[in-house]
Amino acid sequence: MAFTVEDAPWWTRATVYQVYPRSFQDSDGDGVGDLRGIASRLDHLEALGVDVVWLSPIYRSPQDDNGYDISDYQDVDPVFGTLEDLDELIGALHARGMKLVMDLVVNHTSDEHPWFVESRSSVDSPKRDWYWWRPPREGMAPGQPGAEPTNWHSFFSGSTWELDEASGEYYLHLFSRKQPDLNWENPEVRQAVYAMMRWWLDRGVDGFRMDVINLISKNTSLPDGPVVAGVWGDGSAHYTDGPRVHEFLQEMHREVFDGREGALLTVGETPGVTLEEARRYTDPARREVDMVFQFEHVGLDHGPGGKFDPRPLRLTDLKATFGRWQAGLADAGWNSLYWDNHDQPRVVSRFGDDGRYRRESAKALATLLHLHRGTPYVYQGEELGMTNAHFTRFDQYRDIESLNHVAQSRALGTATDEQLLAGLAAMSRDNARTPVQWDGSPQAGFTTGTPWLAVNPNHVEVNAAAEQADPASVLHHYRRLIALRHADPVVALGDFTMLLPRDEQVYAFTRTLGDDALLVVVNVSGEDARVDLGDGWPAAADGGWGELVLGTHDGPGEPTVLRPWEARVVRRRG
Ligand code: ISL
Repeated sequence: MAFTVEDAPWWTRATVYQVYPRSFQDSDGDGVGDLRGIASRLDHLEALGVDVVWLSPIYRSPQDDNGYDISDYQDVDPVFGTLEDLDELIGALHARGMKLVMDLVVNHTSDEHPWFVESRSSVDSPKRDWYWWRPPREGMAPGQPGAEPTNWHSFFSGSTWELDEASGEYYLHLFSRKQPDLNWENPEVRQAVYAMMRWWLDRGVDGFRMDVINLISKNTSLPDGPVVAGVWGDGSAHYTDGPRVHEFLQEMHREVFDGREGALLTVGETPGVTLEEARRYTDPARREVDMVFQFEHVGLDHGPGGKFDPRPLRLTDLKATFGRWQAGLADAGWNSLYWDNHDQPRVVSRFGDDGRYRRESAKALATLLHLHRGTPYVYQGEELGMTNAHFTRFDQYRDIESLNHVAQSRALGTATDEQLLAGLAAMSRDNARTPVQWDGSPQAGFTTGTPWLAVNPNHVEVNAAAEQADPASVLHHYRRLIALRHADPVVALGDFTMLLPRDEQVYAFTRTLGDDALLVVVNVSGEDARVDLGDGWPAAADGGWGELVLGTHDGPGEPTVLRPWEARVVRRRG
């Protein structure tokens, strides 16, 4: 059943803001952002109007994957501060009417987590079965090339199996070798996770963003996958949306969320999820999670060589993807809407124009996304129109995925250094991780020390202080979009209809609720666009589309001609 204005959950009207703590605001001059830094920037978030802050991991961690490798789920890493700092931040957010959602990383732990240290200590350890330990392939010796229990390729290059010399067995890690996968088949593991989650909810957090939650259930017979990179195979069919994943999430809901779900937000990160599976995860009647992050639209520019071999986006592909997800989750389930996060390049550089039309294209893409049906997520700096890093040397990168990709490509001889640098410049996760640009001062107001990742030199023009002072800025446009969702039920709940599905320049759709209708038209190009919507939205007697609710450009412009990267939201009643 689709939500109605009367029974829709609060998060249908909400906008979530993602903070990547390492790069948000440093308070102590060590070059790494921290909790007190976040607390000092709440005016910015409140003025933006966001309802929820999602905090990327701040738990104790060796920081092999910037905190997505956790060694203590119930403490804060000293680089980010203390538990008291976190309590203060939660209190300060609540005082301003904002919620805090924590990142929940429970597909894997750090190899330095006491659970794994114990598990590794002996084949007879009571925690041996908390992780995926396997002997070498039948008839092969430990460490012999090809002796890994499966041929699976890790998300971060190389095998998903690491040999433990002491026992002669391998453990599974879908991500880095310092991120061993937990064995969710073991009920003790699940209960330990649920207890930890309850502890956080009791402490005042308002929900969880669940890291790679659709990878927690593996096919226990661990079959090989088709070969994709050198000797490595794609094992994803054997761990994506696996056999028991819905059972596990329903159990988690019963054990952790029952009775308190009304106030919470739960969102699953689900790489490779299909629409059919997403409906299962998010249908409220099934009591799993509120919404998931799907990955189709951020895969449309991946080329034949994968993510680091990008090709231009075709607008018609984007329409087909978003249109399908809008329709597929119209009567059950719910979409989350995002362009950017800490794993994706900056949208203005990726699908917009970060040169001449930076400001216009950032606003146009934001309008396009935020007017869809679903809960929008804004990643720090996106509201400023921050761009990719435009690094030109390997030594500027820090991200483990990028660095491992370079090492593997060089070893296999699959790309030249020039190609590798071009791939990283377009797609590296570090593009999203440069420090937030608060002002035009030397380190952009992020730190008084040396930032862990270089500040983008364009902070001299692109920064929060300058945009705050300019009503036509990207920042002010994001404020208007968020306010519109709060005020206008048709934005949150209206039916979605795609127009012009075969047009490569203009993205257009309608939203309707009762006798209220919005038209959204976006020129996704640097040239003028003359738009004829035909029967989809016939022009009115004055030749125009209706009353302008929100636009990206000053002045009315011509009635049905959009200027480069212009977006308009117009209303018609009755
Ligand atoms: O960014 C990616 C590489 O292209 C994705 O495959 C990403 O690794 C995947 O979406 C899972 O991401 C999440 O889990 C990872 C962590 O590195 C990411 O930062 C996190 O968002 C492992 O915990």
